[in-house]
Amino acid sequence: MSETVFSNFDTVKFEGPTSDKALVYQYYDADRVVLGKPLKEHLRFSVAYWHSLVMNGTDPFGGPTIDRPWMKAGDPIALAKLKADAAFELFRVLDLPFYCFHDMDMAPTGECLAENLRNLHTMAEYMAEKMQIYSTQLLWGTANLFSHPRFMAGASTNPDPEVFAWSAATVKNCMDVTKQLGGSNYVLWGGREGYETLLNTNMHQELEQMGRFLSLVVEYKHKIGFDGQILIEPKPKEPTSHQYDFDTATVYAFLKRFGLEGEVRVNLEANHATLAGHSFEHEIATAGALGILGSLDINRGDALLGWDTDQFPNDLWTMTMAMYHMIKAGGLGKGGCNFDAKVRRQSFDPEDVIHAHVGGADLCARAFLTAAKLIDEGKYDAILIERYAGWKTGSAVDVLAGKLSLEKIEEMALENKINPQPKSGKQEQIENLLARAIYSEKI
Ligand code: XUL
Ligand code: CO
Repeated sequence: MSETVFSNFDTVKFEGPTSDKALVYQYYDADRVVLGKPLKEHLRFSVAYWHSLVMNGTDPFGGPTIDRPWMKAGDPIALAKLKADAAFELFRVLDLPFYCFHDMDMAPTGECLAENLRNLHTMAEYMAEKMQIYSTQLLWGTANLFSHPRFMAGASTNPDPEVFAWSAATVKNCMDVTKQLGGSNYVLWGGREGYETLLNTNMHQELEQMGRFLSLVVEYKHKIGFDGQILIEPKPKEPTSHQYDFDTATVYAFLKRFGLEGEVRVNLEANHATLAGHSFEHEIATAGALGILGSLDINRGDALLGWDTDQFPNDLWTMTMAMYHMIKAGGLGKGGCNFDAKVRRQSFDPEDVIHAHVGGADLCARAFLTAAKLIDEGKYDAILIERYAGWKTGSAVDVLAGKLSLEKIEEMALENKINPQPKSGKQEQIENLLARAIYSEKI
């Protein structure tokens, strides 16, 4: 193994909130038991290969600013191995349990489909060797079906069936590799599954293609005995002007349409939620209510820019609400919290990416601990229980159980001379209660 840009950093340790060292965890105490299991098992943090090892600071107005030794000219497989060496050293430094990749992040692009797949399997073997030496596991794998020009009009939704076939072959192999590496999930983010203009788009045709593709993926998952989850990652737009997997509610309707709601869940990303005009917790609560919460991509946008900036999270209130709804939805199960976040263009020192993850993990851990404490103490939940208490008694129970018709409800309403009175929604009281918990010194 070669010396890497991360080799000289010590592994980041938990030292608690009183430590004044920068590269230590103050709140992410991986083994601390909360709500019946260690923090690391609730949060299942993951490092994103694409942002931390591939992204090189390029933006629409300028070229690379981050020096990536594996992006120089040379033998593509040797360079990909150099990148993997650095990746696993970064995982060691951060001491977070998982990583995620796209095929293209870890394996070089070939001249044709066959070479692409060969490279993927060669690199999967190398990743498997690394995983024998290091303790990092695979949270999920995915295929990049959006960067190459062949995908400019979509992957499974492309008007050209050959692009569908290329995508199908790629996803099949990516699923094989994800299974081989013990991945807990397989993710589909349809970056170009949508349209730039409806003027040249047959939406019905494209949705049928996308439904067929997903059905094939689910069928293949069962065929190979992959016991991970299949996840769709909603995003409303960017790079398309409209993406079909707009948000959780839209994805659910699509899953219902193709009878896949019991097979596929969602991987929710904070910055995608805000692009859709939602909060992150709205998306988590929606997935919880529909029973399809799978995993989380942790990041944040910039309200002043309004696009998918994929920054590391830093807002404790927002993250606490996200964690609260995640716990209420039953937790993440096989999912995890993947840092789909990148350092800024000027942050080109290897140390910057370490600071970024330390801050992100600490913020999420603190938010989780606060949310767990809120639930444990029960004051907040009591307000909600009291608000809906009427539905637990008398004829309201029969209404929800579908035992009463519209006419019967009318008859009873008249007979009982009902006269409902407005009740306070207690918003400010709740906000104060949450503020005290979130900004409390004691966690
Ligand atoms: C793009 C995005 C992707 C997916 C995986 O906005 O979030 O990185 O998470 O393809
Ligand atoms: Co993402």
